[in-house]
Amino acid sequence: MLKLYSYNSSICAQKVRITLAEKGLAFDVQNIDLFTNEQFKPEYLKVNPKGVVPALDHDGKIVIESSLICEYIDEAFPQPPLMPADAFGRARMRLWSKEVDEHLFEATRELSFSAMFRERMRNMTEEQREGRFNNVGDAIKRERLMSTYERGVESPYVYQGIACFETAFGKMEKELSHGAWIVGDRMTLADINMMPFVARLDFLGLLDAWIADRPRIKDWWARARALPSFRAAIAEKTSEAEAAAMKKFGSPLLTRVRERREEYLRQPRAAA
Ligand SMILES: N[C@@H](CCC(=O)N[C@@H](CS)C(=O)NCC(=O)O)C(=O)O
Repeated sequence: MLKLYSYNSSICAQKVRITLAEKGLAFDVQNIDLFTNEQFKPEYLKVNPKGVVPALDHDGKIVIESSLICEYIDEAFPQPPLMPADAFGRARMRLWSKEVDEHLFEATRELSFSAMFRERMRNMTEEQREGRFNNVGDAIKRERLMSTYERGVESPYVYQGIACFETAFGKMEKELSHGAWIVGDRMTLADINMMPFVARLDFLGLLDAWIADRPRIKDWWARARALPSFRAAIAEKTSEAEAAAMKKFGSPLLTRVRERREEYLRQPRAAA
């Protein structure tokens, strides 16, 4: 039996839900409400001591970390394969998991936070807000969130996030010159890893800041969005009200995000 500890709008859980849908696997869902701090409850910390979603329970075996969960699912349920058949292809695919885990996850968290969650936190009482920050066990993560809460899109962490997406999209546009998908000619976990992040930027009305001048990514995005697995895992799980709220709070930031991207592009850089 498969059980996913999840939260609908969690980008990391969305990766896993696309993977499960591609495999055609049935699974139970336990919703962990990140806004009422269910992730920090002792019973959930026994499942995932990091206090984050997702976590997968497969017949009592718990797997955490979304990139590892996706690989686990592909190994445990091999059909259809979502990893390249050769070792070199798998190494290239894993570069994208690292890109997401090391850079784009935080970049997306900061961008989303500066647009939407910041607004939600503004509506909290001082006590609730303090409680929310104090619950963030990791001091660096707390500092990033507090900076984004206070300065929004002007936070240096948001600027860093804009730069991370610029770098990643630059690489992706190049990779897509070889075929329809990021690694090789089949869709792999590299594509699935990227989908929720691109979807979030699109929901926020910010995606154009990076892809307006990247035609291959635009085509990739049209293909990805049309997948039944994408629709089941993300599009159909996002209510009209949620989509409208993301657009409402995100799109006013587009001009400033574009300016900050331009600022980044003007910085002298070593040749790639
Ligand atoms: N590296 C982890 C990150 C998981 C993560 O931070 N999940 C977010 C939702 S996308 C979460 O649960 N946040 C709750 C919190 O930070 O309190 C993974 O890929 O599974």
